[in-house]
Amino acid sequence: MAFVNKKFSMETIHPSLPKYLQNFEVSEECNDLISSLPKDRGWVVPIMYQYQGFWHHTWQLQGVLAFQKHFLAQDTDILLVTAPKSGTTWLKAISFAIINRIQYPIASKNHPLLKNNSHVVVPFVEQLYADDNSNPDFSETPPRLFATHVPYVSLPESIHNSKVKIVYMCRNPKDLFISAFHFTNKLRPEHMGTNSMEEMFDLFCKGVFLYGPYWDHVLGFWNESLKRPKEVLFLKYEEMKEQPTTQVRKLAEFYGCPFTPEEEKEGIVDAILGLCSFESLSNMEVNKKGYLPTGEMKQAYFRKGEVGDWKNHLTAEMAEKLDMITECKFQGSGLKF
Ligand code: PAP
Repeated sequence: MAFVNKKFSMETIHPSLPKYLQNFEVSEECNDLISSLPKDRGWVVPIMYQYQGFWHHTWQLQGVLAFQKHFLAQDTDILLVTAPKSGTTWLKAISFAIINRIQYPIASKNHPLLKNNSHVVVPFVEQLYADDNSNPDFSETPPRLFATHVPYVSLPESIHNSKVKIVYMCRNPKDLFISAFHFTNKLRPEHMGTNSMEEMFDLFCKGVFLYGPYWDHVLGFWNESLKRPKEVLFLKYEEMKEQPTTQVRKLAEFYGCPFTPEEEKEGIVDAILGLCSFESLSNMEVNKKGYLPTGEMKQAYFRKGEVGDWKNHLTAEMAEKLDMITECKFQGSGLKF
């Protein structure tokens, strides 16, 4: 069975602030470190810090440090990685459904995805560390299924040195930026006011984004997928939208559990895609109301789920600027949108 953290099986039902906006005790190590780190303004919290080239707010950084220090990878682990707003909720649901389909048949009325948000079923491992004083309980039967937004360079050594299977999903930066802009404004408490698009656009372009710079995040995993294709699978949100059946089969093969001819005949691929579609997940009672254990409202993870929504929000100049940065950053890498 895949990994489900016990602590996360109890969902928060009362409105609360995201964990990183609450008062929490900062570890001594984190406190000492941030005093020496470059800082800039955050998207939800007032300040973010740049650690190993990437931007984090304090709660997140505390989780990254503990993750780096304590996590012991197993070769059978599966790690889903994304830059925020790249389709994480979708990838988590699809992967969980594929890997656990024997224990939890897709059509089962008791399927965990009908009762829990994807982020509860497949938690972000650095959030477990941030929340659990560096000692979460990982004693689950393999394969353990985790997710993270942590950039490649900052992953724990034990992951770099193992055969952990990594699936990275990236998304076009224009749609990702729009998604992040709306999401973070929803998370900001009223007294903090909303961010303006222009201000966030400038921050995003200079790389100041949660777990950003976006381009460096993507390139870290892209380059690794070229070096180690058996261990790192690189996917695009747009391709998942365009050819979902091909991508789901690819995932099942990569996880070492390809669909049998019988399963194919019974329509398993369409069943998984149906269960995990935007329409299905966003209309489930469990996702329509309430808050994640980390304090974010679940509804905020479902907005439009489309490709190309940036056209409704970005000016021509903004789009051109993002295209230019992307072209420049990805030049020579072989990666294109
Ligand atoms: P995270 O990285 O913060 O966990 P993530 O799930 O990547 O969040 O971002 C949510 C985006 O995925 C939203 O995109 P939008 O703002 O452009 O609409 C959300 O609508 C989209 N999304 C969520 N679930 C699905 C799904 N099942 N299929 C396709 N897109 C989805």
